[in-house]
This record gives sequence, C-alpha cells and structure tokens, in this order.
Amino acid sequence: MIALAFCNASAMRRGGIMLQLTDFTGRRAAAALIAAAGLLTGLALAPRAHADDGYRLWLRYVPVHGAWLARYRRSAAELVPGGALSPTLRAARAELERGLAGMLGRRLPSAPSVTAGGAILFGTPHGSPLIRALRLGLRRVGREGYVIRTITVRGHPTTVIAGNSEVGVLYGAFRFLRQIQTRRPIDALDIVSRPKIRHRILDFWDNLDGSVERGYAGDSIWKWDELPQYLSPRYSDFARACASIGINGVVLNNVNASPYVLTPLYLAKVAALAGVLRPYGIRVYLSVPFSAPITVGRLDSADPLDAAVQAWWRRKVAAIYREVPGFGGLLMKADSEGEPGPENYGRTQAQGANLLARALAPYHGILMWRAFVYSTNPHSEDRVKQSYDIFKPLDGKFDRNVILQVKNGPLDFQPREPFHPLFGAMPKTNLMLELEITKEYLGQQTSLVYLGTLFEEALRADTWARGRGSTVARVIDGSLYGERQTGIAGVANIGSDRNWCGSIFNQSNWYAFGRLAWNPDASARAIAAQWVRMTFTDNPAFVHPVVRMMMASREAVVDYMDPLGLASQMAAGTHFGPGPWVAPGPHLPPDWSSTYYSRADATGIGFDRTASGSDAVAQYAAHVADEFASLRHCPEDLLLWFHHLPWTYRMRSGRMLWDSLVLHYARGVDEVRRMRRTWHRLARYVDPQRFRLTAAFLAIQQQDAEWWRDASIAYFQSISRLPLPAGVAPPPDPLKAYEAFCIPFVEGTPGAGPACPPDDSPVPH
Ligand code: BDP
Repeated sequence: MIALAFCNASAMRRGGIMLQLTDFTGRRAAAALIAAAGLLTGLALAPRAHADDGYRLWLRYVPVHGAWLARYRRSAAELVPGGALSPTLRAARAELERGLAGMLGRRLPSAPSVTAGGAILFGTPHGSPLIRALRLGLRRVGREGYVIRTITVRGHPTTVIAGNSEVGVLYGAFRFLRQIQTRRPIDALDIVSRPKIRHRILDFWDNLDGSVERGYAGDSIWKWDELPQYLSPRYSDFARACASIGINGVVLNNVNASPYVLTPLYLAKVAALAGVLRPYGIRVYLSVPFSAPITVGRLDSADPLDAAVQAWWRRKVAAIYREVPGFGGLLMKADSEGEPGPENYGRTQAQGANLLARALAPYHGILMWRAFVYSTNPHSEDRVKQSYDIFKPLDGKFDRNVILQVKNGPLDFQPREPFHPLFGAMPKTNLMLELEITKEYLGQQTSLVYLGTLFEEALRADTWARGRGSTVARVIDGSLYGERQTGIAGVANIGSDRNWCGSIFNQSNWYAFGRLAWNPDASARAIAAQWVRMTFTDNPAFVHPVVRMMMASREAVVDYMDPLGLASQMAAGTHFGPGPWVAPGPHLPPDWSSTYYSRADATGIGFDRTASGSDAVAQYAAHVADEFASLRHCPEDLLLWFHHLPWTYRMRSGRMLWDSLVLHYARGVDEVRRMRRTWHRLARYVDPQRFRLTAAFLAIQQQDAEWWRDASIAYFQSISRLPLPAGVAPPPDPLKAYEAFCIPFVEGTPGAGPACPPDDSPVPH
C-alpha cells in the first residue's frame, strides 16, 4: 500500500488533487484511485478508439487497410483444409477465419479444393495428397514446425500453410496471421520455421484453493470447483494465446505441490483441462510432492530405493496416463524450502529423480527435477554455491527422461544475476532453463518491466564450457551437448484478471517468453516491436517510443532496486518494496535476509565470491571465473555480486563506488519518470481504457521507485557515512521511518501479516 500512500504525497507535491488513504488492504485499490486521479487531472484526453480491456492480448485482429491484402479481399478467396478436420485443424481454421474476418472485414468461406485466387490451403502431407505432391521440403521443420509458401495451384495464386503434424499447421496459421498483423508482405511467402527447443512450458504456481503463489493477476484461471463439468471458454482462449507463440506444455499447479492433485477427484479435473488444451498442441504436466507415497498412498516411507514406493509411483503414473492421455510428465521440487525429498532418506537427487523417471518412461513422460535445492542452515555455505555443489557431481547419473530444471541465476530470479554455473557444467545431463515471467522481484503487477531483455541476457550468457559461444541458449537447445530432451520453462504471470496478466505490459512478458522458447536466438527488441504492433497499433509514432521505453525498463528497475550487482534487497515475505536493512533473525535464516547479500559495513559493500571469499567464481569455466574474479574485467553491473569493495573504490568512470551507487538509484527513478512522460505523450494512439490503466500503473511505479531509492540511500548512507554526490537530494524521511514501514498484505504472498505488526506512525513520503 505504500504506492497509494506515496501517491498522496506526490499528488500533493504536484499541487494535484488529494486522495484520502483509508484502506490498506489491496494494491488494486491504489490503481483505481490513481486512475481516477489521472482522469480528474486530465490525463485521458480526447475520445479515441473503443475501450479495450486487454482480454484479446496480442490476438486483436483489428481491421488492416491497404492494397497489399487485395488478393484476400476478393470475394473468391477461400479457406481450403487439406484433409479431414481434426480438432487441431478445426482450431487452425477457426483462427484463420477469426483473424481474417477481423483484419479483412470479410469472412472467407471454406472450400473443399482450390478453385480461385487467394485461397489458403492448410494441412499436412499425411492428410492432403495435394500438399504431399507440392514437395515443400517439410523434413526440415520436424514435428512441430511449418512451411508457409505462396504457390500456384491449378493456375491460382495460393498460400499453403503446411506442417508434418497438425499442430505445426496451427502454428503456421498463427504465423501467417501475425504476418498480416505486423503489416509484413504476404504475396510471395517462403517461410520455414521450427522450434529449437522441444519442451516449451509454462509453470503455473497455482494452488488448488484458487490462490496463486507469487501471482499478481487475480486468482487461478483453473476453476477447480467447476471442473470437470464446466469448461470455461477462457481455457481455450488461453490455449489459443499459447499456441500463437508455440508454448506446448503447461504445469497446472504450484511447485509447492498439494498431494490432493494426485487423487482421483483431481485427476478427473486435470483430464478435463487436458482435453481442452490438447487440440492446441499443449500437454499438461503436474507438480507433485515427494512425500506423496506417504500422504496419498498411505505408505510409511517415500524412500526412492524402497520397492513398495517404486511400485506405488508406477501404479500412480499408470493411473494418470489412463485418465489423461498424452500427459506430459511431472515436475518436482524436492529438498527445498521445507519440501521433502530424497535427502530425508539419505539418497541423492539423482536417486530421487530416477524413481519418478522410471515410472514415467513407459509412457514417454518426462520428469522435470528442479535444481533449486539449498539448505537454510545458518552454517551452510554461500547460498549461490549450493545447487552446483549438489548437482555437478551427479552428472551422468540421471535417467534419459529426466530434465534438470535450473533457474537462470544461482540465487532466485533477481532483477540481475550472473548465469547459473550449472549451465555448461553437466554435459551428460539434460538441462532446462527456468525463468520467472511473474515479476515477483521486479515490482509485481504494477511495474512496467519488459523481461525480454532479461531473458535474452540469460540466454546469451556465454558459459565458455566448450570455448567461446557456448551460450546458455546452446546448452538448452541441445546444440552444445546434443541432448534430445531440451526444455525451457517460465513461471506464468497469468490469472483470472480480465486482462490475464494484471497489466497490459505484463502480457508482453508472456509473449516474449513464448517467442524466445521457440527461438532462443531471437532478439528481444524485435519481439517487443512485434508485440507493440499487434497489441496496440502499427503507427511508428507510437511503436518506436514504446519499444524504447520497454527496452530501457528492466535496467531502470535494476537501477532503483539492485544496482551494480546487489541482489535480494527487498522486504522479507512479500518481496515487495525495499528492505536493505532486513537482517537474519530467529525466524529468518541468513540467506533470506538482505544484509547477508549486501555485506554492507563500514569497510565497504558487496559479497566477496573470489578466492579470498566464498570462491563461487570457481564454479564457472576458467575463462568466466577469471573474468568475474578480476576487478579489471568483472562487468560493473555484477561488481558487488562478486566483490566486497571499499565505499571509496574507484569505478571505471573515475567515480567513487558510493557516488556511483547513489547515482544508479537516481537514474532508475529518472528513467521511470521518462517512461511516464513518454506514455502521456502517446494518449491519442491508445484506447482510453488501456491508456489509463497503464498511466495509473506508471504513476504507482514512480512512487515505488522513489521509495526504493530513498530507503536504499538512507540505509546505505547510515553505513558508508559519506555525503551524497552533487545534485542528489537527500531522502525526505529518516531511515527509521522507512524501516518501520511495512506492507502487511500483497497479492500472491501467503500470510505476510504476522511479520508486520499494525503500525500507527505516519507513512513516509
Ligand atoms: C521463490 C519464491 C517461492 C517459490 C520458490 C521456488 O519466493 O514462492 O516457491 O522461489 O522457486 O523465489 O520454489
């Protein structure tokens, strides 16, 4: 609720209207009030396009004008399915109909064969002798890829959309529509595309009670109470959106898994959802707890080497496959943050993983085993080293259908981390990348942060495992070590909010994840530009500034939250707002505190991870280790991740570290101000509903950014005892006011209240 409070202060500072702060229960109320303020102060100007609630995402299919579409506007243009209409081809046809009707303003009739110019023929060589005869070179595109080509059939110019599988055709249909949505030529098409990664999965952290862990877009979209009888139309709209960007898997439930999901009651519900998603090429997966043989199976052990436990998992997996044909597999969080695991029985992570993998193997199911394993014991080693130390010695010990799911960085989805040292270090193990699309640590739903750049940075990081160019992308797409089970997962940011993601710009992160999962070498900038064109307008006067704003947005958040390689400086529990002073305590293990990571003291700031400190650098390939360990070569944006340095240390710019740190906080706030100004200039290009929501959220973000800057500077200055660099205003409140301020409830955070006693003192500015 700080956002609302700060909005008050800032509204007063601007001489605007004053909002009364009466309700501390929801950040959503803040948004509504600020939106109202925006209206009253004249942010939303002239009438524009119709209101748009964001439900249609990037699949809006608004009318497209121009002669280049003439062929398809002709009355003879038709849709020609190549072969019998299976549910997947029916979905492809429905999408082409919907998309073309919206964009061309006319509905293309279906015809059994190509009879006129402008026909769109879609199907597989298996279903259509004509497509088979065309020899499109489909071998190149594998099971899920597609070819789109303009050819002449019986004298008529025809667009062919073909794939080896029907889902390839569906992906091709979306690609063809995107071509029009982004105003790209469609007259002489020759597009060949195939995904580089096999398993492209959204991980939902949704609980069976409808809540979402770290979810900021409302409740779960899965309505467990209504299933299996009622299938909300939202499910197929969700599936359409996923298929449009090539996502082919969904883990339905939280990694902190409830055992109930394995009971017949819930498996019937899972089966119903799987049935809706199947035509769109999406497999369902489940997160399961390691202790399920005890909790569900009534055994007295979950020991992976116990024959009764093995038999139980075999039976359970068989039951799942009976109930859910085409089931994808299981996801396991074990020995982590209180979850049980093989460690409880003195077994290795590989023994634990293989237990489930063997039950899944007969059905070609995969087991995704998370590498996010660490101990919160105060005496354990540097937290960021633990996962590597546990898993690296197990390379080669995992079954072939196990994929180790590794977070992009060794800590936990922070605004910036170096890449996880396991990438490149396990040549004999399948490794998949786990990204967080929900912005748990990046301002949650109200902040505008385009994550395409973060994902791109993670994928392009060079592990040097086999020399230069051994990027994380090449580890996970299998081109470095030749794995066949390749994968990428993103923790979903999707909920029951009408606009799916809590804000319009959060939709771009779902989109960017899917596009990078299909092609991890794609450019974040190009993806942003495409998304803007499809989501808003093609007008360059809008596209260019908005793409610039998106591209700068992640660095802005790094600047005002965790500059120069700092990490985990947020409030405990809610992970919302600054908390650099958060120190270990009786209920807070050291590595859940901020001071553990900043190591700020009178001598300086930063975590020494060189040989003189925890030596985490040694987990990287020699070239990378040398770079990170060397003050000359360590990237400055990771400096304090690897080094503890005096406050007066000279940066490459010649500035003192302290000055530089402070200027980063200030720069982050300045960037958010710039984003707001940019957005306000663009009002005339956006419908009022989406304009106002975004404007209101940017106002909240500015308050949050100022809060982060002021609280962080106040705290670190109390330690460095150095003056602020010229031009930087001191924080308006004393440190103790920031320290005392606490937000009790944040959406997506289970029961934060008790850590935050009711406080009657004034809210800091
Ligand atoms: C942390 C989240 C927590 C998750 C955990 C995980 O705060 O809610 O359960 O990651 O990835 O960042 O398991």
